[in-house]
Amino acid sequence: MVTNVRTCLRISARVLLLCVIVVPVVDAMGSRESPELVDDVDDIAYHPANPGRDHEYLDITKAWFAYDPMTDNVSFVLELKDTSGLENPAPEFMINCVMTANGTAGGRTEGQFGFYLEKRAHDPEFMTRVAWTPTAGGFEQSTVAHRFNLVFGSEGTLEYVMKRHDLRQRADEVGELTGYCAENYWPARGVLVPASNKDEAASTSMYDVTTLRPAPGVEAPDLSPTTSPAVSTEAEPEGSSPGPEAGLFILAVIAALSAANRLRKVH
Ligand SMILES: [Ca+2]
Repeated sequence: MVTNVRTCLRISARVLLLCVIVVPVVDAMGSRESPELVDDVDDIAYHPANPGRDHEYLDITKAWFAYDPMTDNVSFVLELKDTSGLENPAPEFMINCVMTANGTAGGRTEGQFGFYLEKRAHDPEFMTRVAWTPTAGGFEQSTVAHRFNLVFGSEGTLEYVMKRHDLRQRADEVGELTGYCAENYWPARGVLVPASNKDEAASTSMYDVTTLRPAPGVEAPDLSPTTSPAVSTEAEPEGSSPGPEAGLFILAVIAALSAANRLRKVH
C-alpha cells in the first residue's frame, strides 16, 4: 500500500513538472474576475416619456478584453446585469449598445475601435459590427472581422471575437473603454418617441496586445461561427453592412417625415 502511494506521488510530480515545462508563459488580459471596466448595478437612466422599465439588458456591469492562446484570438466582452430580456424583446424597442476603445502605438492614439450591437424596432434580428476609425487618413472606417456570441441570462454577455493579428495591424494597446446601452420606443413603424433609456460606462485601463503569446502550433486563428445555443453572427464582409450608423440615419429620416420632429442625423 505504502509502495503504491509513493509510486503515485512520483508520477504526480513528473506530470506536474511536465506541465510546468509545456505550458507557455501567457500575459493574461482581462476576465470576469479581473475586468477592465466595472460599472454600477441598477443605474439605468429611465426617461419618463419612455415606457420601458426593468430592462436590465441595458445595465452595463463589466467589460474586458480576453485572450485565447489556443486560437490567438482576442475577445471584447461586455457583461450586462441580465440579458434574458434580449431573448424575446418587445418589438417596439430599438436597442443599441455602443462601446469604443482607443488604440495606441508608442503611446500615441492611432484610432478607435467601435463595438456595436443593434436591434431595430419591429425587427427581431440583431446586427453587430466591429469598426476601426483611424485618427489620421480622413477618419475612414474599416470593418474588423469578428464572430459574435450573445449569452443569455443573469450576468449575460455580448462577446466580439477577433483575430489578434487584426488588432495588432492597427494598434499595440487597446483600452480606455467608453460607451452605452440604450433603447428608444417605437410604438408603430415610423413613430418614434425621442426619449432614451440609457446606461453609460467608461474606464481608463489599457491592454497590450503585442506581448501575448499563442500556444505552440497555433497557425490559423478560427473565427468560424459556433454552434452554441447563444446568438451568433458571422463577420460581415467589409463595406457590405449597413452598420448601426446607417440604421440610425434611416430611423431619423423616417421619424422626421412622420412626426415632423427635429432629429439629429447620424452618419
Ligand atoms: Ca450599470
